[in-house]
Amino acid sequence: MLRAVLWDVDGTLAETERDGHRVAFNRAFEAHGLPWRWDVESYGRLLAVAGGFERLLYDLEGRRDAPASHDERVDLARRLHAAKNGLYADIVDSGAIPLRNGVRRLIDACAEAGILQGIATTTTRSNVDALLGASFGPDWQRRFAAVVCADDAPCKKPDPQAYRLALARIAAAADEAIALEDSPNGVHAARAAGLPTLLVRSDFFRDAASCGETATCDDLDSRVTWRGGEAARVDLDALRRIVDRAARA
Ligand code: XBP
Ligand code: MG
Repeated sequence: MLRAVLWDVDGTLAETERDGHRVAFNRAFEAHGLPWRWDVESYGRLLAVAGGFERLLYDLEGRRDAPASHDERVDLARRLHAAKNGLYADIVDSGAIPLRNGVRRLIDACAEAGILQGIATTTTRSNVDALLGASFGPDWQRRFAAVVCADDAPCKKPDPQAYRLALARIAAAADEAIALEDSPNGVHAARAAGLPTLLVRSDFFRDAASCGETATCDDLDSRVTWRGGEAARVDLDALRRIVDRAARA
């Protein structure tokens, strides 16, 4: 029986990566007098590395014009990442990153039905604050029984740490919850925590191979399918049916 919904943030609640994090990284490079810029295609490839800091460090490792020593690269990545998060908040505050289709509807429906909700993300807490504050106002946290970010769960997806912690804080078992995810790393993390998973494909992962998700859709307002079932859009009834199906599998 469905008791809890766990939300991923980047790509699931909103398309934050292309026009949010990527642009903010490029502005941070510029502000530090660095010539580096990530175009959409190369950023899409870099998204295989979860975590903005880890993504940046990975990129620096391959650059001839990056600092030579590991410690210096880590130090530069830390400074650039902190600057990026500030610039990301500015972009989000300007209203440039709306929630994806159906997100507000489903969050409201869960709240009305008494379904517990949690956040399980590898992004930094300040980014979640910026995004959800811009969309729901300063008391956005009231909607969520648990908010687990990179600050709480430093092992990034596909590690299941964020999901395990969110389940523990909500006090729900994995088989009475469902994870909403947009990426293969996210689906792997949720699955490793034992959760049924709805893959809500995001722009950068539109064509990604299926990775063990229980159900899939293009967005929450469009058709959702799972083994032995489908629904015209993702609503509570569809989530309940997906979780019941996973329990019988
Ligand atoms: C997505 C991520 C994050 C963001 C950037 O997290 O991997 O790293 O790209 O945020 P999720 P940070 O899909 O789990 O929400 O720079 O704060 O890491
Ligand atoms: Mg995501």
